[in-house]
Amino acid sequence: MRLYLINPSNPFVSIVNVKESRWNRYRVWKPLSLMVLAGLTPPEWEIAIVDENLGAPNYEAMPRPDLVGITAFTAQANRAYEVATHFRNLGVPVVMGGIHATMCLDEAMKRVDSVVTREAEGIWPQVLEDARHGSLKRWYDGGLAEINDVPLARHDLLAAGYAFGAIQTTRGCPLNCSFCSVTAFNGGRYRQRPIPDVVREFQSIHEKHVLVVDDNLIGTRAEHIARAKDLFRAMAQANLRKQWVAQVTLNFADDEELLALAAKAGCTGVFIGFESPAPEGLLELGKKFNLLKGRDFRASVRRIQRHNILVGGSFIIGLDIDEPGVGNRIAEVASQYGVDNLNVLFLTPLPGTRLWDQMISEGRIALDTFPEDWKYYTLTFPVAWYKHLSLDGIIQEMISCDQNFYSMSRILRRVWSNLWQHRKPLISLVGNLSYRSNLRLNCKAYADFKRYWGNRTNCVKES
Ligand code: B12
Ligand code: SF4
Repeated sequence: MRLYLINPSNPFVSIVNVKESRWNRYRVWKPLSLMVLAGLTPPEWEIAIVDENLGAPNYEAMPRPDLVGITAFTAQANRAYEVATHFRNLGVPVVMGGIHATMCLDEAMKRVDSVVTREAEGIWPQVLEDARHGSLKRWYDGGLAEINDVPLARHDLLAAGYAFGAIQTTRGCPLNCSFCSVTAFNGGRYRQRPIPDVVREFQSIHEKHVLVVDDNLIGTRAEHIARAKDLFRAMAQANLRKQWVAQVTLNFADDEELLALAAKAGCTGVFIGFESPAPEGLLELGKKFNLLKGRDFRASVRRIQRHNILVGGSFIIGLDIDEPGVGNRIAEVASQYGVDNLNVLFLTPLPGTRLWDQMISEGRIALDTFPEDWKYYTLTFPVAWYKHLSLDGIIQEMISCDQNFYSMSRILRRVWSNLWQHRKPLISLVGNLSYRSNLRLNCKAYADFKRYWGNRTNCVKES
């Protein structure tokens, strides 16, 4: 039995863009969901993982599979359905799973043979068994997995060509920010994989650099932090010789022992969601965790950096409180916090989030011809109506923000400070130049986007 597990491309985020900027090589990551699915698949299945982000595959030239499994974030849904149509026309059954199919079940069910909602661990063997007997059901719900059932991902199945390996050590997030799908999808309970499994899986990753995909590697409560420390101790003891980056909340900076252990275990960088320069913005997004009294963001960033760990900061533009000038404000605040990289995204209503419900009820979703429009739900295009910012206005804010933060003078200042403090100046330089070199590409993408928007009859609200 031959199984293809496919990660559909999105032209806006695929490695094809590496031709336009070679720095983009560092921005294409492995489809871990499919590697986990492969880990759940019994040996009688011959598995190939196809990542379209590495380049368009020639499906005609490939042997006919018995079953196709497709994953998709919302931004990939459009292409996922094209791939599904191709294989269904050949008579090959197609199963789709992942976040988009879960949040848009009816849409997906119309376009594939079978949909698996939520986490796959509890249900995938059953799906395969049914497929083998030609009796696939239209819908399976995996629920939330027992964390001990998460298998070791099949790191051996993907070709070389990625700059980073990938691993997951926890699932779920209790914070439930309005714009984020994680609590809705993975639940509010923070579930931690057994430490020996994580260490063993780390050892099976061939890349030297690894992305820990956890939404928050350290968690928010004392017992989470204690487990993170134990994990880091075990990783250091196993002498993994890996350098890894992860997403964390700001409380990472509050515990010197945690920082020291993370660095010892190979942590070279963390991404932190600051989200908004204004406390009212954090309230609007439901990210009260960042509002802790007496929190000094600059001092927190410094404490992390003192352990030779780079800090990437993420912000969102387009909140109801955001007015003209917000782009420069974010760039200034991020520079003041002292982050090494800045990633700013447009506020985007993703299906299944509280923000989606709110914007639907207020009639504020501008690009709403689905599934075609999903391809713009990359968080790098403004797809909604924003309270104080027009389409041109919000795009201009984004451009001003990037031009300000990634001006050559600011980059040199940051890299010089890293050099002075012996803090990975080369990585910092590459990261900054990667973003800078994309500024021109972004402007082109915005121009194309505005043309697309202009041709849309339902976008008449914009004058
Ligand atoms: C790592 C990551 C990335 C990596 C992508 C790596 C990759 N190619 O997979 C990078 C940094 C590139 C990235 C980019 C983006 N991401 Co991202 N990302 C994540 C993150 C943090 C972890 C994903 C992961 O690997 N999870 C581990 C695996 C094991 O879990 P899983 O994917 O859910 O898979 C399980 C189930 O879903 C299911 N399943 C999945 N696929 C399938 C398929 C079949 C057939 C079956 C049966 C089951 C099944 O089984 C798996 C095991 O239980 C998630 C948050 C999260 N917790 O999931 C956000 C997340 C998926 N990203 C998100 C977003 C919005 C994006 C971007 C659009 C925007 C951005 N700038 O971040 C881009 C778009 C990328 C694209 N390809 O189009 C949103 C998606 C929401 C949505 N509705 O689409 C999430 C949920 C975060 C959030 N804040 O809401 N991302
Ligand atoms: S943005 Fe981060 S902290 Fe907020 S719900 Fe999502 S994963 Fe949790």
